[in-house]
Amino acid sequence: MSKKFFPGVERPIPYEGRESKNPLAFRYYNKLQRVGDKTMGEHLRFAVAYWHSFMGTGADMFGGPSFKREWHTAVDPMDRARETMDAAFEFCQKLGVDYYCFHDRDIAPEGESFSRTCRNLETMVQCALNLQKATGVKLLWGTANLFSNPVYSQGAGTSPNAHVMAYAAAQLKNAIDATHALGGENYVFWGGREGYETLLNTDMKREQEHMARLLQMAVDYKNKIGFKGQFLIEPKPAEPTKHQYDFDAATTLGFLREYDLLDHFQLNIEANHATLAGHSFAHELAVASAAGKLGSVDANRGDLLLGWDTDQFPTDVYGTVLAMIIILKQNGLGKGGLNFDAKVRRSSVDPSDLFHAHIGGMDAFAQGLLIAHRIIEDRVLDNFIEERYGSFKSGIGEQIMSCKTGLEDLEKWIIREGAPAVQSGRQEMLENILNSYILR
Ligand code: XUL
Ligand code: CO
Repeated sequence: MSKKFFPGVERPIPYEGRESKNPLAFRYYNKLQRVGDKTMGEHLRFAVAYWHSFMGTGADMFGGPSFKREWHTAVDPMDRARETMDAAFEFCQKLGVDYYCFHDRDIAPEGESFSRTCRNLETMVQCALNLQKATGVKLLWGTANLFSNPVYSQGAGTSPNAHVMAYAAAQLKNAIDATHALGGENYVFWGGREGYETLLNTDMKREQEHMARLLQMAVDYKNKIGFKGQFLIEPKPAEPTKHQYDFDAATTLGFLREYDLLDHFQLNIEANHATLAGHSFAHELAVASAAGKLGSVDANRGDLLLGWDTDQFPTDVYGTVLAMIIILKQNGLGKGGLNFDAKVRRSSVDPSDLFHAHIGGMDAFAQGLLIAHRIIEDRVLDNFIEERYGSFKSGIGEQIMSCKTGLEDLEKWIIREGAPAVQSGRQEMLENILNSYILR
């Protein structure tokens, strides 16, 4: 690492406690502090998303780049890629985050042919390997960008054109190779343009069969090369296509079950994708977790007043508490982690804004972790929920669930016992208890 891209920032960002007024310090995230049986760092496994934080330019639908990143100034695309990578590793080290995530096209530019593009990727994988060794920063997950190149305008795995599907498969192989070479702990499949715009030109059943075939080929290849990382699918309901096939957690689990792929995949749940699907972040986490399939998280937030994927940094502590309750109750994310798939706003033009954004997200999840841990320790919700379903532990409830009754038995029982009393769900009381933990 030669040039310094963040000369003004001390390394690493210190933990100074909640009274600190230093904007470049953590108030809650104290990496080595123990919470239950693990340290905060082990619980949270934060990752920096290469695409937003190092490839992002601030451009939107109404205007071009607004950030002037020093790592984007070199004329030669490969020099630019090297400098961008130096900046990314310098940033992770100074922030004190152990992981990063990338798309193949984030770390290496496309060349004039497919083979040239693959060589560019190999070169940049070598650079990443060296930087990983030098800094100790590791790869949480890699993925393939199967949506930016115009050949994918009608999908990659679900393109109507077999040539495009083959091109996607070839690119996918190289992205898995890159992730494997870098010791990536996971590999993510987000269905970039895997969906449709109009049924007038689409055979939906067929497209889903094609997608399943692509995923099956990926599973076969993973087994062949001995890649030990976990495969993850990231649901999203819309954007860029009108109907994305991996709409939400439940839809994705149904798809995996239908095509006999369930054993090979976990889910990567993204907060903003959950709200776009009309769910809460916690709902999507709970659906995935209940199926034993919550593998990793893209930690961000949307804006409920805007109908698109705003990918903002997560700062809502209420949301992080609810998320961390679900994560702690399934005993953590295993190989997965919390990846900041989030971008600073177009007007946050300074490199230091990247630090403020990540510090805020990390502190919000650290607070979420601390509060969720206390709520679970005190069993406040658990005791209530257990009691709420208590009637199934014995008597008629136990008989129903152990298949000892049919409809006729229950008719007889009801004629004898009469109508049930209505019990309160105590929602307001529980909301007050939750606030009493958050607002301490
Ligand atoms: C898009 C999105 C992606 C995936 C990786 O909405 O979330 O960045 O996380 O391809
Ligand atoms: Co994402």
